[in-house]
Amino acid sequence: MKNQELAQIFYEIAEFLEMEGVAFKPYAYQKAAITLENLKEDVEEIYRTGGRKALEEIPGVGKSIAQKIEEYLKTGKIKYYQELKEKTPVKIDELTAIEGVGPKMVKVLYQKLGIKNLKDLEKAAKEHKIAPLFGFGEKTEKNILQGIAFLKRSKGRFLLGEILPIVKEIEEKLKELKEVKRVSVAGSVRRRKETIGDVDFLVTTDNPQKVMDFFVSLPGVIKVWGKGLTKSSIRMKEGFDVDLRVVPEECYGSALQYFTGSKEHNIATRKIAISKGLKLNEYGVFRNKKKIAGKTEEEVYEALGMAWMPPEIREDRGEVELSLKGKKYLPRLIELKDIKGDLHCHSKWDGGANSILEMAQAAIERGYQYLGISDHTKFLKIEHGLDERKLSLQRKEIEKINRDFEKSGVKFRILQGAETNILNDGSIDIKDEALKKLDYAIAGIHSSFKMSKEKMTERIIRAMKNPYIKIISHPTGRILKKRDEYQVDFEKILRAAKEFNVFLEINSYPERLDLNDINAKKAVEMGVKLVINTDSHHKDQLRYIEFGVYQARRGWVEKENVVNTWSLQRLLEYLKS
Ligand code: DGT
Ligand code: CA
Ligand code: CA
Repeated sequence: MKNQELAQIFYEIAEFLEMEGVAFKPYAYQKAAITLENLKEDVEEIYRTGGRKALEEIPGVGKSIAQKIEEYLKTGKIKYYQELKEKTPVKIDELTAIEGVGPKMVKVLYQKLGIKNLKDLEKAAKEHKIAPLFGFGEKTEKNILQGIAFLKRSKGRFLLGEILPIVKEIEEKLKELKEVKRVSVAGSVRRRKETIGDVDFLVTTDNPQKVMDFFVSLPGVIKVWGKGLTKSSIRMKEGFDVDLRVVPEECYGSALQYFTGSKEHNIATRKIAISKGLKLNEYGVFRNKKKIAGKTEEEVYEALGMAWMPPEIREDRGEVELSLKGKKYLPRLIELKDIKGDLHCHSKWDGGANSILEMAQAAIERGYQYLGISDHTKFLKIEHGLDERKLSLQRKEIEKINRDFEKSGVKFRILQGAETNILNDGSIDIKDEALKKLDYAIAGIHSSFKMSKEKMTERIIRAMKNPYIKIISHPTGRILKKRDEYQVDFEKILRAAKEFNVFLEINSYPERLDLNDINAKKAVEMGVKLVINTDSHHKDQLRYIEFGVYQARRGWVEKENVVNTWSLQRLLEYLKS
């Protein structure tokens, strides 16, 4: 599928255009990129069956972008993109991957210092050539070096959100092969960890030769690290590696258990085996030399006196002990189907891609009962933040749509929220009188991330004390591969959330997934209510909810802990109380 390649190119075009200071156009390319990234249908297939006209019918794809998609599908190139790259020959995606480095900065760095890539940038920063540049200074230079260091630390790991769609495609292809009997992904992907080192697949087959031949010649393979009858390893063009192991049918369960991990969970389960006079490895469970289990994962755990548990919690964080006591002691993890609405979405009002109505329709298609529109507020000028007056105009639009829904018998309700900003002193950038008129308000930190732990904790707690603030969005502020969490006393935040009845968000955006698994688990243990939101800026991003739910499951979160599994009525009553 060429969808992701095209999305990547359009993201880059948007950045090049932003660098040039072009108005509106970057936004159009970004929108097309998001659409392609989320599109279920294969863009090549759309083109094959409907030509350029069908491409133009993809939402967010206009005439000029459709033309470029066609050009790429026909020639493998886009001239316009090549020209932009020739004009400013910089690795724009590599440079803007650093926190705080935007397209405009890239342009200055190229013009003044000839910086083209990460290596050039690091060298210039270390030689203190950046600080003297107009508009840069010591602090920016230091931030750039920190950003590079952070990127290096997370290098070699990929976001689950980037990898999972490709993994599912590979799995489908393997399933279609008639020589393949069973296939499952294992490792960190099966555990739905937020970042992935490499992908591990297991299959059973009577014809390993055929399966391996097929595997190493999958579309998108750029390197074959090794090819054998029991294990092969490939690199995909997106940069990550995939291992495929062929295992005997009678060992499938124990192999799956072993290669799902985590390593820590495996070590703990092996200890249990030893304590019972058994041996556990990827070939099965053995008493003396006799194999007593191995065909299914369930029987492997059963032989150890343990209840089977979902892969997401296999991290040796207490699950082993509980599963020894019995199934009913294990958490009953939340599922995707439990989600009844999304309380953090953006609309055109603050520069999001879709109108409120379009967002609502997408939510209805997902089977939701409600959708909270929570646009940015005025402190965030670049995000077209709404002021009190605009919030009240927006309220009118929302009320009208809700009335129309009611008239036509659509059981669905749009709620009005707002993602307000927590200012440095913990106050909110919207007056209480205006907050009061909303269905609920969210508060988040979007500026001054580098405060002392004490100050930052106080800042957030003060915001939580505001009676209209019901949700803290992305509570730790971390961005995977880009930015560490800010310094906070998380225990104190949890206590305050409980005291003031504020929901902490699990933000489903693949690079946020904030709260993370460990913090979500602490929140549940403290009895703090959570909300799983997508923070969608485009209607297609509502599907990210899947990733928020995985993160919640990794944090032992149950349905009851999450307020957007509640019915509309129950939620509204709770918000009012
Ligand atoms: P990743 O790839 O870094 O995201 O994480 P995993 O968990 O997929 O790790 P990987 O690919 O190195 O190995 C897959 C599984 O195989 C792992 O989750 C557990 C098992 N495994 C690997 N190495 C060891 C080991 O040294 N001891 C034990 N007990 N299990 C291991
Ligand atoms: Ca792995
Ligand atoms: Ca591996």
